[in-house]
Amino acid sequence: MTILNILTLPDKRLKTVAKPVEKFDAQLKIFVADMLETMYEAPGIGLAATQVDVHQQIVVIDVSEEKDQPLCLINPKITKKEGQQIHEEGCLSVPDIYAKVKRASYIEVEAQNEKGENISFQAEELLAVCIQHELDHLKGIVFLDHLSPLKRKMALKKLEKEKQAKAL
Ligand code: K2U
Ligand code: ZN
Repeated sequence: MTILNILTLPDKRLKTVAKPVEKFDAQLKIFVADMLETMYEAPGIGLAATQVDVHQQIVVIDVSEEKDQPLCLINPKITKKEGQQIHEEGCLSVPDIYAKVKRASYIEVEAQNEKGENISFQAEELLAVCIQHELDHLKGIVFLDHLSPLKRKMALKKLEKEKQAKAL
C-alpha cells in the first residue's frame, strides 16, 4: 500500500469539485486502501479523495477509539440534516489551524461502498461533523470557508507564516 501526498492550502486543486465514481473495480479498492493508510498515518479521522488530488467522490472515515472501524463512502449524499452543533475543527490540508464550525447535529446519508453496494445510515456528533467536513471537500470547500471573512483571512495569514517558518 502507498502513503499518498496530501494537498495543503493555498493549493487551488483543493477547490476542485469531484466527479461521481462509475467503475467499482480492483483499482478503486487499492485506492481506498491507500486512502485509509494515508489517513491513519497522518493521523486523521477522515480523508477525502480531493485532498490527495483525485477528484472523484470518495471519502474514508474512522472515528473509532481503536481505529478499527473504517468507513468508505462513495458518491455520498446527505439526504437529511437536523439541529446544530459547534465543533473545533482541523484539517489535514490546513495544518495546525483550528476553528469552531457550526454544522448539523444529525444527518442521514446515502452512499455506495467500495463494492458498489448501496448503503444508508444516520449519524450524530463527531461522525456527523466528520462526514459533513469530508463531503465539503468533494465540493471544493474547506472548513475555513465557513468562517467570517476576517477569521478566514487571519487563519490563512497564520498558515502562511507557519509555512514560511517551516521552510527556514
Ligand atoms: O478532512 C480532513 O482533513 C480530516 C480531518 C477530519 C475532521 C476534521 C474536523 C473534525 C472532524 C473531522 C482530520 O481528521 S483533522 C485532525 C482532527 C482529528 C480529530 C478532531 C479534529 C481534527
Ligand atoms: Zn479536511
